[in-house]
Order: sequence, then structure tokens, then C-alpha cells
Amino acid sequence: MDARDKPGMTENVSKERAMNVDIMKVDYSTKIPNNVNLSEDRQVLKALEGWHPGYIDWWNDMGPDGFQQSLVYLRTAYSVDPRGWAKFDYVKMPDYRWGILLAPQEENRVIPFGQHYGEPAWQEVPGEHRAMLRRLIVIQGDTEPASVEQQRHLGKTAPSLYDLRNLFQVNVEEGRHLWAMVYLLQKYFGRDGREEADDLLRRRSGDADSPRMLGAFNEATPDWLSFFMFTYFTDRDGKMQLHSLAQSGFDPLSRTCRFMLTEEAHHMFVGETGISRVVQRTCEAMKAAGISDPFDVAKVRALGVVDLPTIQKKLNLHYTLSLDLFGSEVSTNAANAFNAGIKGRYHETQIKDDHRLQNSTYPVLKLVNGEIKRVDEPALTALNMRLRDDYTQDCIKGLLRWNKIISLAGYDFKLTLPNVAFHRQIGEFKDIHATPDGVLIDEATWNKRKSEWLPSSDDGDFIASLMTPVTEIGEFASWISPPKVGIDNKPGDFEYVKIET
Ligand code: BYC
Repeated sequence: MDARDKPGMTENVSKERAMNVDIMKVDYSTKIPNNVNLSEDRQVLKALEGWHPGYIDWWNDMGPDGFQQSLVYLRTAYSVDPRGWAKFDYVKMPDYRWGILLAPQEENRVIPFGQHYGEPAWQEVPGEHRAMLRRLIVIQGDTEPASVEQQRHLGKTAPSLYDLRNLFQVNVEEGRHLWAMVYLLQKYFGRDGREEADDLLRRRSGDADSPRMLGAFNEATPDWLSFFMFTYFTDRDGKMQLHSLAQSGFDPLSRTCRFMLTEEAHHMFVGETGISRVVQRTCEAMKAAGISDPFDVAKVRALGVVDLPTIQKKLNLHYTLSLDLFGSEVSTNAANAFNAGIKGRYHETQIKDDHRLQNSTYPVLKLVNGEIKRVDEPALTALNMRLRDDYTQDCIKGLLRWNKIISLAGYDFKLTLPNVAFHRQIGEFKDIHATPDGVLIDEATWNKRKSEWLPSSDDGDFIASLMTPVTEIGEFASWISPPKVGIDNKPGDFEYVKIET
């Protein structure tokens, strides 16, 4: 069906879209919108059309629980021009135009790192790196539907229509990111790729027999505070990994990831502003009630807001689950992917070095004689650690904003990132226990004290008790402030989701 047949697609939108078809070649005339000339690529079109019904079945089974017939004010990508690429309109989620959109091809692009440094970027899969490339694309693809599965029940407890809409926006775009990886698998990896694409619809987050591939994507997202933490911390791992893959010598992967990053920014915005709004509301409620001690958890909770120590515990959990997503600090997989020209560093082209890393070192945090120390390792094998360090730097920005809200409210409380040795399941610190300050402790102490640092079941029960849905237009739950600005600059009383009755 043509996009213009969709409800609310105005003539202006169609005209603008037509112009962009010229510039950026986005074709909405096929069932699968795309800017990769799918209508000329019969074999891939057939493979994707064959995969489509399974995707829709997956969406119906594992996508948002309920609300499938509601009209949601969603943005849809109509172009890949960073200056203007999306249009907002009411769409029923199953009618969302999931498409294949690659950033424009850079003329004469060369491989920016590794043993092929300076050679022309590949437009086809290099035979010797096929298996490695496929594995990374499959891992990337696997995370996208996993997050939708993790979040599927959250619509039932949304704190407002604004938040409900943001959840669904994130969900449909993660679905599109799955399409992006499936396109690469089906176009460039033949039969293996088609099988992998089918398996992406078969695995399920948290399933005992067929789980998703990476740890954090099998964890529950039990409530909206977790959702905001996930979109802040785990989507930010997505940002870092997509940046690294956007450097890839395999040009179609690079172009796909570049466009995905455009969409990803909103997901992290949802997380950052979501946590800001929770912190803001808590501080306002404490102030209004004359509470001067933010650690007086019982008194704060009685106000119907989330106390700051519990916010810290949630942060500890989601940050450390996300750190695990970077793999081991010292990794030959990472070195091989870099050498091969498949996966680069964050902002690779802006780094001033030889981009081959044959002789350089990088300081890695390791356990040496029972102490956490920085040890120089070959930079090539330390690439996961380096990316994780870049990630931590990026995470800190949000904490500065949240802490500013707390200090402006007059409270002596600081949210902090825990030490990287705390609560780890992957890498150098997976077999030890440490406090959030990085002090090594034995198992008995860990078991006794862990509920001081990570959400306990009581904390979970309290947060769950706050999660009553608010669906009145312009209203918000007691535990979260309204946003400063609306989506697409809409006013506070805008009906972001027209819930079917
Ligand atoms: N859980 O050498 P190692 C996103 C495995 S998020 C389970 O230490 P490597 C998104 C590893 O696979 C971004 N297994 O690490 C966010 C390997 O297994 P094999 C997703 C793990 O390979 C929110 C073994 O341990 N994209 O987009 O250098 C919403 C030894 O591995 C884990 C990517 O991750 C784990 N946490 O790096 C929606 C990019 N960590 O091969 C979406 C693609 C490691 O021995 N993936 N293992 O069986 C990669 O670049 C790499 O695979 C990793 C691991 C960074 C994940």
C-alpha cells in the first residue's frame, strides 16, 4: 500500500516526500519503504516480503501488549536527510511503515582503520571476513526485537499519554532497526543470512530454551523507572556500538548504522528526560513536605514519589548490566574485528593516530593481586575497554544534569556511577564482588549488603505500587513531572495516543 493511502498523510507530506525521493531516493511505493532500490532488486525484495508476515506475527505476539488499534502520534522516516527526515502523524502501530533506510553513500569512502586502512570501502562482503561480519550483524539485530519484548507490558502502566507515545515510538523504531539488519543479512549473506533472519524472530527475551544473545536483553524491564534507565544506559551502549559499526569498511553496514543513529538519539532523550522528570518530582515533593533528609526513605515514599536512594539503586543495576554489553576488557574478537576493518572505534576518523594500533597500548582496569589496577595492554586487544571508557564519559553528562536538579532543590545528595568492578557478569571482575566504591568484598558480605546497592524485591514492590496508568489528556502520575516541551512542539493538552475504547 502507498504511504499516501495512510490516514492523515496530507498532500503536502506527499509533495515533500516526492521531492526527497529525488534527493535521497526513498521509495514508498513498494510494500517495504526503502531507499535501496528494492523494486529493482527482485531477489532481495522477495526474501524480505517472505520475511514480512513472520515479522508481523512477531509484532502481534511480542510487540506492545494492547493499544494495537490505538492511533499513536508517531514520527515516520520519509527521508535520510539529517536536516529533515521525519514526519509526525497518527498511525496505528501495525500500520507503521517499517522500512530500509541507509544514509547516503559517501563518494570515494575508504576503510578508516585496520589492515585495510586507506583501501576503498567494500560494497560487497569480503569473503575472508564473512563469518565475523555476519556474527556482528546478527548480534546487533538480536538486541532490537529483544528490547521490544522486554518493554511489551509497559503500556498498561504508562504515567501519561506523552510517555505512552514515547514508549511506542521507541518500540516501532527498534522494530525498524531489526529490519535494517535483516536487510543486510538477506541481501549479502544468501541462505545463511535468510536463516539468521528467521532465527531473529524465533529467539525470545528471557526464554529458557531460546534466549536473546546478550545478557542485558534477557533481563526484565519491570517498571517505568527501569524503562528510563534502560533507554538512558542500554540504548547508549547501542549508540556506542552503532558508532563503531558505522566506521565499518563494509559500506552498507556503515550506512545503515549511520541512519539508525539518527533515530537512536530520541531513545536516549526519552531516558535522560524521563529520569530528570522523576528526580524533579521527588525533589519538589520532598520540599513541599518539608523533608530535609533525602535518605528518609519511608517519609519520602509516603509522598507517592521515588526516593533518591532507590533511583541510585536502579541506576547501579542498569549501568552495570550495560557495561557487560561491551564484552571483556581484553578481547581478541575485538582485535580481529578492528584488524579486519569491520568494527572501528568511537569517532575513529577524528582520532589522531595510525589507525592500525600495531604498537600502541591502552590502560585497562584489571585485578592484580586482589587489587583493581590499571595495566597497559596492547591497544588492539583493549578496544572493548576503550569503547566502554568512551561510554562512561558519555553517561556522566546525564548525571551532571540530574545532580543539578537535586542541588538546585537544596538537597545534599549526588547520583554517581558505581565502580566498574561492581556487579559484573562479564569480563575481568565477573568472579569477584565489589562495593559501588570499588572495595573488594567476600561473598557473605555481598549477600548481606547487596540490597543496599541494587533494587530489592521490596523496592520493586514499592515502585510497582506507583505504576498506575494515567490516560487523561495532559495528566501525569504522581511520581513524575510533566516534560518541559511536547513532542513535535505540541502543547501540554495534546492527545498523543487516541486509545481505542
Ligand atoms: N552477554 O571477546 P568478548 C543496542 C560473548 S545494544 C552474553 O568478551 P567481544 C540496543 C561474546 O559474544 C548494542 N555474551 O567480547 C540497545 C563471545 O561469544 P562467542 C548491540 C557476551 O566479542 C537498546 C564471548 O562472550 N550491538 O543496539 O569482543 C535497545 C567472548 O566475547 C556478552 C552490539 O553489541 C554479553 N554481555 O564483544 C535496542 C554490536 N559479551 O563469540 C538495541 C555487535 C560478550 O565466544 N556486537 N559475550 O560465542 C559486538 O560488537 C560484540 O559481539 C560484543 C562483545 C561487544 C557484544
